[in-house]
Amino acid sequence: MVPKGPVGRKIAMRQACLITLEGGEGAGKSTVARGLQARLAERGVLSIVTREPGGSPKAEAIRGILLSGKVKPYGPFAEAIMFYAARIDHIEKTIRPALARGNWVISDRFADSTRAYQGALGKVDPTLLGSLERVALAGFRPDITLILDVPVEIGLARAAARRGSGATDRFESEGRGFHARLRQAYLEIAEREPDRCIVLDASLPPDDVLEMAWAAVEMRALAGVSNTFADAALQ
Ligand code: Z5A
Repeated sequence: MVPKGPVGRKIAMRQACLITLEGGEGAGKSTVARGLQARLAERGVLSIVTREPGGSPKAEAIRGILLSGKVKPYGPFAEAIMFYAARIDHIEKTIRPALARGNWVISDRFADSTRAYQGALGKVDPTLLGSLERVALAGFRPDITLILDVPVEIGLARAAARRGSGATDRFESEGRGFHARLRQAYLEIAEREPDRCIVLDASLPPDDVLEMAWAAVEMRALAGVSNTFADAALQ
């Protein structure tokens, strides 16, 4: 059955999609994830919001270890392996089952984070990291990746305001230069894969960012049903 949208338009959704949100510290990924889930729900589409590292009980346990900084002394490749150990469990226990049920999945971070943090920033050999990605993901990839791009100062200020007097984690404690290079790394990922990645100006107010994110999801994820939209507009 075709669900009806809030304004009574018939909305046809294609099969369940994996949407990933990427970007630096305080870019607003979690905020957009919740907003997209609400927009999908308004259209009768069930979705789950999940995150990396984490998203399944075993992956959440690994998250605790990674963010504590205990793996840092072993170097960025060891960290990448740990992020992938968590990701494999997250995919198998959470993402694939949700997609199989027909639920959309919105993940706050995914493999691009490893490319950016451990690859571009940690300087893990791209060939090595590419091999790890190919073996672990075996072709599994997000349908859409929204890269929330925000100037470093804004992102760090948001994160600091939210943190208050709480302690920084392993990655939050990196300096300004780290976060500037990270921003550049994400823009380069988007440039290399324009069919999957969409860069959004995340320095705008939350409602505007969500509007752009939703427009991107409609445009990309619903591309296959554009005729249905055209038909609906005429009804
Ligand atoms: N990591 C890695 O190295 N390798 C990997 O493979 C993976 C991850 C998967 C996970 O951190 C860390 O792991 C991450 C990378 C590394 N390190 N860092 N840094 P995390 O999950 O704890 O944190 P995060 O992913 O960086 O997210 P975040 O800091 O929680 O930020 P966010 O989700 O992007 O933002 P938010 O929570 O939606 O918003 C932050 C605040 O800003 C909050 O008070 C909002 O109300 C506010 N906000 C949000 N949007 C706006 C707008 N548009 N305007 C104004 N204020 C806003």
